[in-house]
Amino acid sequence: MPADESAPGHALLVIDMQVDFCPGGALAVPGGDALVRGINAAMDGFAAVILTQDWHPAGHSSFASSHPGKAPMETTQMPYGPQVLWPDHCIQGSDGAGFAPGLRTDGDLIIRKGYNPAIDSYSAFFENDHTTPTGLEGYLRTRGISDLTLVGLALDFCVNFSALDAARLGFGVTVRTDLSAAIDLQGSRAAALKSMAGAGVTLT
Ligand code: VGL
Ligand code: ZN
Repeated sequence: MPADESAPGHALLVIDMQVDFCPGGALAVPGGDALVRGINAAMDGFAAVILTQDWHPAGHSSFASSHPGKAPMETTQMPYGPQVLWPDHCIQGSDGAGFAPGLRTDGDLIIRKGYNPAIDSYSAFFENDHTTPTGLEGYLRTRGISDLTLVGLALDFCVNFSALDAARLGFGVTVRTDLSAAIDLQGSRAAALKSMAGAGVTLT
């Protein structure tokens, strides 16, 4: 049973609801903008609301433009493992890195990730080397938060990796699939749902 949403130990984690991930943006996720109303409404039900922002320096190593001869959506090998190469997106301070129009941003904490030029960071907890922490775990634990509900973008990348890390760290994790949308690269949506379910994440 997922923990009571309104309990003080349960936070809503709103992942990467940003202009560049919405239709018309640099890395548009189909249906991303349509989630804004439902996510805003969901915020009322939680004692704690935390938002994340993908926040890359120009020339970030996850951008295909930083790898001569590579095109967006191709994969390359990084010191920490395989990495999908993306179109330039969510550049620090750009309009595309801003929150989706109409999204409520009156949450308790905004945490940024992906600022290390050499490492991508899908998860809100760790960079893609799976060891460099963002600090979110410490914030949650010192606030006494033990349960998380995740919504936002993209279901198969940042939501997926954040949910898997949270479950591994021992948090109770629910993903609202109705308040999330996927990029779906070569079956990545189905693969993400399978790995989250296998890790004990509640999918609703
Ligand atoms: C994301 C690809 C690259 C995400 C971020 O928020 O899911 N995906 N950067
Ligand atoms: Zn990114």
